[in-house]
Amino acid sequence: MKNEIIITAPGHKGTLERLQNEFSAVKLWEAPDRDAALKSASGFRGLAHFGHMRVDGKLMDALPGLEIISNFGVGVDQIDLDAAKQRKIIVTNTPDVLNDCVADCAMALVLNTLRKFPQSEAYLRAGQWVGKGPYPLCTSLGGKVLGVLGLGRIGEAIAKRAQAFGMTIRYHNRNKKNVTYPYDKDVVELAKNSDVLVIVTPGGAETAKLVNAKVLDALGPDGYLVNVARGSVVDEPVLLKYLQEKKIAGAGLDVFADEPRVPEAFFKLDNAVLFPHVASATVETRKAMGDLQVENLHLHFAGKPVKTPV
Ligand code: NAP
Ligand code: 8YV
Repeated sequence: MKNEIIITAPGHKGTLERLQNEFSAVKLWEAPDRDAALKSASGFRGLAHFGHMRVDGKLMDALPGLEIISNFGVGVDQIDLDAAKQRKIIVTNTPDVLNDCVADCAMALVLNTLRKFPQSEAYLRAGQWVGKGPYPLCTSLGGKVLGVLGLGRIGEAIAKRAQAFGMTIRYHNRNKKNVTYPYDKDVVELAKNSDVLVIVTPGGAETAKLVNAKVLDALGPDGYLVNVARGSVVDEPVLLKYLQEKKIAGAGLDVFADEPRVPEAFFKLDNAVLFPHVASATVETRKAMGDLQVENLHLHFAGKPVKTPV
């Protein structure tokens, strides 16, 4: 008999197919009556989670048999980890397999934000090259300081890439690491010392609005912000105002506070490059994430330790 799981939301196609083939699955988002679906799954031991929906204590209580929440993605800010711990529910995520892709995306944002490649291409496509002449000069990466806020698995992959572009690295974490990069004691100090500040911390309550007006003031009118972490880490209305008033030079953003809704005022900015949360969005990486999500469920049901507990 197949092990029973509940799937919270639609997600990566290949992974959904695997989950439905390899387990007996209830798809919560398709249930005409959500409460009845949860009741029918009350004895289920596994839950596979995709996306932004909150997995809170209330949902966990509706599934009293729950032993494991297997998340698709490394960020688990949408899961109430304290509630899971209280109920002795294991939470797993999909770290490491996406480091390279997310770091590539961060570098694309650094490149595009400083060099304005999307804006210069739009200039050409709009036929302005002929009439207005060459596109205005922008800023080089080489010789600039890249400050990494959150030098973890992905942050280290970004630092490695940025060095190959001739940038120098500094960082801030809560804990100093055994690395050769200079450490800044707080985020304001890091912003002050950086030309480009890249955010790669987890989201959630502890980092909410960590990048605020004080940090952006420290970054200054020649500084750039790149965010591949979570929109919640930035005070978004303040960032918008700083971009509109050119109090920072520019921003490259893969993540937003209320995805997929992005305040329209961002669309009008010439000094921002905006991606729709695509950092891990390649065929290879999304498959690897899904395989890990599925593997954690199988390991748990086989009575073995999961591969990537949070
Ligand atoms: P990780 O290895 O755990 O690294 C996170 C780093 O942030 C750690 O070095 C941690 O160091 C630091 N940190 C945590 N809280 C902090 C705080 N309050 N102030 C300063 N530094 C703090 O995680 P990862 O695998 O690199 O992933 C990082 C995040 O990227 C994920 O949680 C996710 O939200 C985001 N992400 C986004 C995408 C995307 O598609 N855009 C894809 C993957 C991941 P200390 O513990 O010493 O502070
Ligand atoms: C995904 C992510 O876009 O891993 C994360 O934390 O943000 C991304 O890899 C997301 O998890 C898929 O919805």
